[in-house]
Amino acid sequence: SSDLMDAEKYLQQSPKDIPSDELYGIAKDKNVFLISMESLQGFVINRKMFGQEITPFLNDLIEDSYYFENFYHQTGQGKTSDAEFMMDNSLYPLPSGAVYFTHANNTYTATPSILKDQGYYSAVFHANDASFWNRELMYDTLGYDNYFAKEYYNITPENSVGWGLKDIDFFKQTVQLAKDLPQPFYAKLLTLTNHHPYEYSKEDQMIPEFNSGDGSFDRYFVTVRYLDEALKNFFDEVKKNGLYENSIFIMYGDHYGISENHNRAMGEFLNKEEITPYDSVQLQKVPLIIHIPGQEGKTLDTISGQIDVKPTLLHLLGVDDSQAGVNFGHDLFAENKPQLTVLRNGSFITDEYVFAQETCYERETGVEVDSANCEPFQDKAANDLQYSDEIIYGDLLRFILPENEQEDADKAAE
Ligand code: GP9
Ligand code: MN
Repeated sequence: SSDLMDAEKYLQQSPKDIPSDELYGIAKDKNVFLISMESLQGFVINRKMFGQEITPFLNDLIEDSYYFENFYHQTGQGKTSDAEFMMDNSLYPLPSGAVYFTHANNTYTATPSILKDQGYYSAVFHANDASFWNRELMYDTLGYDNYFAKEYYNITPENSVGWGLKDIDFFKQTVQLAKDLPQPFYAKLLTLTNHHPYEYSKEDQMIPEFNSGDGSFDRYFVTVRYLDEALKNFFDEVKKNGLYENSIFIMYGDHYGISENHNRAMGEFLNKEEITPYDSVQLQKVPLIIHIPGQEGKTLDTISGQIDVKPTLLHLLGVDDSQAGVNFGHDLFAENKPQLTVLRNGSFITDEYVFAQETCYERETGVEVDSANCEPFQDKAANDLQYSDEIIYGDLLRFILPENEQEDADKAAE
């Protein structure tokens, strides 16, 4: 437990979030839809290919949402599951392996269990095998009340492609299941069609393939466009079924879809001669869209990452920090959000610099600069990862006391 105290002391060194007066508690008691947009990278947003928008629905939705344009995925080998892990725990995933497999029996202070104390019901919807990524076990650990996996869905050869049930059908069936949940609920939805190797059915093609000759790269745009359409259908279904007004929507890209193995094609697409380590870091941006019905849209350039979603959500729901467990991220709407985001491989981004492969770049231009500019952030970046890893390896959150006992302990210490 003294290791936990070290980690907590470390976290207390960074200033406490000062939540936005305007937004704290704005979504109190509303349903939450958290949507994982499979392999969706930021570079397709508001971009055209052959004169056509790649994500027309999202481009519109962003106009009426909080959109974080400098939001990075921070996943490692656990891919989708690592992103899920960060969303719910505000801890980093592990440097190797998937924490969903290796530490599924730990104690966590995860969003579903925190929200249970606020009267929420929580569920995950994903039309895949329940055991994939060890989810069945991990969801139990994290405090989810139910996991609607494959067996809850009507899956046929006609409504499937690639990895399984097509997203449009997934969303349609999911809304039918979600509308019967106890409310308020916290519902996580995991999409699947826009998954490598980006297979699609001809009848679902709404945009041409790109023409680099790199097959999966070229197909990516077709399945991204399909995911965009599926999201449009989802909002239609949610509205039709009376779930729109009393819900908020948090949508995030889970991780990159195009790896560095496709740099040649990526260079062609972006009209760049070379994809530098700086570019590779910038390509790890994924969309984060927070849609709150009735709120006007705003695009924010805060340097941010998946680790920040849990504290952001809890503040929107009016859950105060004493009930939020241990978090490495920060409320994205806080006035004093630190401008540093650390990727799992140790690269980091500040408002001024990008650090990648031992090189310091100016963030705005991608020009290499003296490494002394990045040095002040290097320890903090490394320590963040290390303390988070130690919490997971040592299962340290089992030493967290329930709130009432904590108060007694604090009094005793005074
Ligand atoms: C499978 C889905 C995709 O259930 O989460 O997994 P990924 O390969 O992206 O981690
Ligand atoms: Mn994924």
